[in-house]
Amino acid sequence: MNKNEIAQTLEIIADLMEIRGENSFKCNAHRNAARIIAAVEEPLEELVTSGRLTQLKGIGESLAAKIAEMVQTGRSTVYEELRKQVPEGLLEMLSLSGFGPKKAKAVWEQLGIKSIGELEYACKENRLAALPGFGEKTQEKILKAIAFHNKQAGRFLCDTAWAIGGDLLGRLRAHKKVIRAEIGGSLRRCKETIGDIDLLAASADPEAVMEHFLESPGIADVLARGPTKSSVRMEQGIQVDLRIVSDAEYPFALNYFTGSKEHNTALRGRAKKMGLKLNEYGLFKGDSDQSEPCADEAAIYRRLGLAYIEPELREDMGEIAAAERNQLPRLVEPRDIRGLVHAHSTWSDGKLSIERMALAARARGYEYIVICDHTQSAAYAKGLTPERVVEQHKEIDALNKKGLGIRILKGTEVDILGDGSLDFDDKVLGTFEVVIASIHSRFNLPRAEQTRRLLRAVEHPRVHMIGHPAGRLLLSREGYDADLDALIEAAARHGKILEINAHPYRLDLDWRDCIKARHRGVLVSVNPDAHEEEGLDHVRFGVGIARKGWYEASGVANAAPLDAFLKLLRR
Ligand code: DGT
Ligand code: CA
Ligand code: CA
Ligand code: ZN
Repeated sequence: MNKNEIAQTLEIIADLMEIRGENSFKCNAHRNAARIIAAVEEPLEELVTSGRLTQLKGIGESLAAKIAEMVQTGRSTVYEELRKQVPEGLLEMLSLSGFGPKKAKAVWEQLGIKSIGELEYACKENRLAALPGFGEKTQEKILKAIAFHNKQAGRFLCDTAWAIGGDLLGRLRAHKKVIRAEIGGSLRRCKETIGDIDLLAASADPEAVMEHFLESPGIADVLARGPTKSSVRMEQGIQVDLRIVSDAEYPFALNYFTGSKEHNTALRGRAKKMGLKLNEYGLFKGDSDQSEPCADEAAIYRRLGLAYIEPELREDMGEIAAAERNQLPRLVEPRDIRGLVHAHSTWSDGKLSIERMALAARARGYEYIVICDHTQSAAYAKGLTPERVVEQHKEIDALNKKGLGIRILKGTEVDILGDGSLDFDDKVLGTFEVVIASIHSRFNLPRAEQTRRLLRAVEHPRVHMIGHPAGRLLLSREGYDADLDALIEAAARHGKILEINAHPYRLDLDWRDCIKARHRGVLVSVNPDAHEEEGLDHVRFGVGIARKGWYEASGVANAAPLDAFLKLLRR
């Protein structure tokens, strides 16, 4: 077990103990140990063999023994025992937002509920409303959390899907019998979460290609296999479908399997009006069973009287009408991005120094980087006090003077407090070149109040940008309840920028809201919100969302070179 797995196991042990009714001191000691282990720099093996685990503050003899067992055997007896005592479904319940071990214990003991399904049923029967510590409001919240859980079940974040899909695609393309191959489906359309990965290949020898594919590393299960069509489940749990077609059929199949279903339906309807039949096998005139030839997808769109529609736009959001009038946007591309906005450093909760973040950004070809650490209210993230800000700015000045081949801008991710005021006063805020304001607390305010809070922040003269405007965490937490249309409106009125947070867990602003924001002429900034070097590469996911939001480079603030970017901030 690596240290993250050990930390995770300790967390689960704490949850299970709490469900079993162990005293909270003991449970918290395990949670605390999980944090300590996750943060340890030295290899755990060395700490164990030299008997120095107990020198870590918060790790006593008994915890050390549990950790040592995991390090040395890859197993945990305590964990296995607890798992036997607590039904599987109770652990699953903990993934519901706002539902912790205390609640799990209560519904299990008092109502005999052992699964999310039973919990949902009990809520609908109004049985939780009467339970001490619950009430009608809580019951409603639980129902909402269950609905969210069900909708997201079996979906995956895009970084996982890209990593797996990219490897498999590379392997397919490397096979000499493959003429061309592509990723299709929601992944090609850059959706924020992915159900399954759809791969398509053209070959005259499908059997050979299929055999090669089914030997790909990382396949856990072959769910269905055939000469031209197979489905597998990867070790990470995600399903992959591969279809192999002839080269003549390939453009039609690629178009069909890229979707979306809604786009396909609209396109087929258009073909029909032109006396044509469009499906995954071809484009047929009248009653002919011979497809008209189309060399690629662009040729299909052309035949239908349309400009080429990029996959990200194929959501039936007006793209066909725009293609007909040749008024599709020229979508922003990853290489258009000139600067990285919103990177954290060791000054708050980042893993690298400002210098190392800047050098990592330079190595990726960027012209500027905006360091935006957390502010004092975000104590959990080592938020900066005004005094520390002064120190940090000295460091940035020194680095810029030394010259790293990239300009470092002084930014902040200032907390929006509960009432919509900011965590720093105007004088401190005035010392930053870029001010991003974000909500990190009090997610449960009523809609009107939450909206007012956001509007106050966007109207603040010192604020340039709102960070992760919806506050959602994909697959785990819905955004706070706020009127984002009103936020977009206010951003338009005050010339403020909205962040597209490119972290695969966020992808926030949502692309549907991006479409609205672009319509209102609001600028976005595609920000990595990076806490380590690899985080900088998330920008490409954010660009995918900007593209889904119909944005051109001119609408993306950080696609501007440094001087122009600084001017955009002062709009
Ligand atoms: P996902 O996998 O849930 O993230 O979303 P998709 O869009 O990848 O959906 P998937 O994998 O079920 O199907 C891939 C594509 O195949 C889909 O985007 C459009 C096409 N397709 C699937 N079923 C239908 C259908 O019933 N009608 C039409 N017109 N197209 C379909
Ligand atoms: Ca799919
Ligand atoms: Ca599929
Ligand atoms: Zn943030």
